[in-house]
Amino acid sequence: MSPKGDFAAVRKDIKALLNQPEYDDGSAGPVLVRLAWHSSGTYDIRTDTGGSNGAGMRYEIEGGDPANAGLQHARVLLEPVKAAHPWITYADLWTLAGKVALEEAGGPEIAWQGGRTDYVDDSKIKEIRGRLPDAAQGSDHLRNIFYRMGFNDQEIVALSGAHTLGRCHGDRSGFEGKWVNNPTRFSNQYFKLLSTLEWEPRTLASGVKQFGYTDEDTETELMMLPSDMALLADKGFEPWVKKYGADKELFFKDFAAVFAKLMELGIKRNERGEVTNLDNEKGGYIS
Ligand code: ZEM
Repeated sequence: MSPKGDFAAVRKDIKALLNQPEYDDGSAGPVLVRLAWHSSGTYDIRTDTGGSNGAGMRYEIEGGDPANAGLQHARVLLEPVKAAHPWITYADLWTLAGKVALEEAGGPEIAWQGGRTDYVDDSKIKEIRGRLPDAAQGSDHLRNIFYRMGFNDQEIVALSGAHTLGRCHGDRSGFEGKWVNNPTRFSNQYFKLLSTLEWEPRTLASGVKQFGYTDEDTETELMMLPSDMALLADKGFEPWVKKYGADKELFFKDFAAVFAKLMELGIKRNERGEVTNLDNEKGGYIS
């Protein structure tokens, strides 16, 4: 067992489990990034509720949101890390895992601070379902969801670049396939492909509608969600798609900033960096 606060030791153990030859494209990284994002992306700036603090996804009320389907794989994967470092909260572990996964995939260094706490029960989690984006929808929906978290148009596009990593699973979201050819390597490839390929509407056997492109060179079928295509069709979003496709450095810089902001949504800290909106005595989260 590592001493309390030894995040470097936790990081090391997270790194060690990223390589999963039998899982998806050989890495657990993408699903860990998605766990970090969904744990944080419930934040509502008006009511100051939701966000990564509390780790509410352990409870059915949040974990059972259909948007979170499949994330139990990520949570189960992290259990041995939690067991080896019992002092770390789930809220810190899930966000730290996302940061480590992004960095190990070749992404930019992401600022991260610990100190989150976990809910002791689900009594403080209310009306949390339905806060995450719906991939079948367009730009009005994306703005409603991400403005609610406190993000602007540029930040929405930068965050969407995470779809360079991983894939869609029919049994989780209903959508199928990967966005880029190398989905375990972080890059600005998502933006390049989104803006340069001829995406065609595809209807899956299940009736789910997405967009597809058959890459003749690699004989690979790539995909885009309707919500990804919405970025191209929108005057506020499209310039950022182009900029990030043309400038990897700019994308990495902006992505690092916005992902760090995402992980911190709803978290209040004092000048020493300690989280102040929690009650250590009760182990509960005070909003
Ligand atoms: Zn995603 N995302 N996402 N996303 N996402 C999926 C997969 C992944 C949307 C969405 O509906 C979906 C962000 C934003 C948005 C990742 C990271 C981030 C999937 C496929 C869907 C349907 C799930 C499945 O079937 O397994 C929508 C509508 C978004 C609005 C813009 C943001 C922001 C992210 C992080 C910063 C990642 C890494 C994956 C791949 C997961 C995996 O298991 O491979």
